[in-house]
Amino acid sequence: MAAACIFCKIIKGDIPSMKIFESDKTFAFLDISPLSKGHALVIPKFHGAKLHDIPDDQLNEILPVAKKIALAVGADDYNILQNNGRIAHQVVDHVHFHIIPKPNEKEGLSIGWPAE
Ligand code: IU
Repeated sequence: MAAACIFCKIIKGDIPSMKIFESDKTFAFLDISPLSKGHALVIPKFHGAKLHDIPDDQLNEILPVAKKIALAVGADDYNILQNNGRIAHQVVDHVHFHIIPKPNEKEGLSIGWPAE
């Protein structure tokens, strides 16, 4: 846990979130500013800014949980996205995996990557 980290505060419950899943090492919640309906974030409870800062054993639930969320929201088409560093569009310095459903291609939803 990092005292100043907003996602650590969400994990602790000091900041409210729309929680989807929690285990001893993994937490998932709805993104506060969704790019599409059901946009969720899955995070390790272990605090680290970038993927390579997180021990392997703290990451092994992430993709199974992401898969469950995608199935639960009925997203047949979706992006799993994980940004590391400012140049790679990371804003929050606690590792997080986006699950971004693409319910309807015609809506033109875009995450702005990798088009740039
Ligand atoms: P990024 O990969 O670091 O660029 O994404 C950060 C995401 O965290 C972004 O989609 C925000 O909407 C989201 N988020 C949130 O869900 N709750 C918060 O309190 C904050 C950011 I700050």
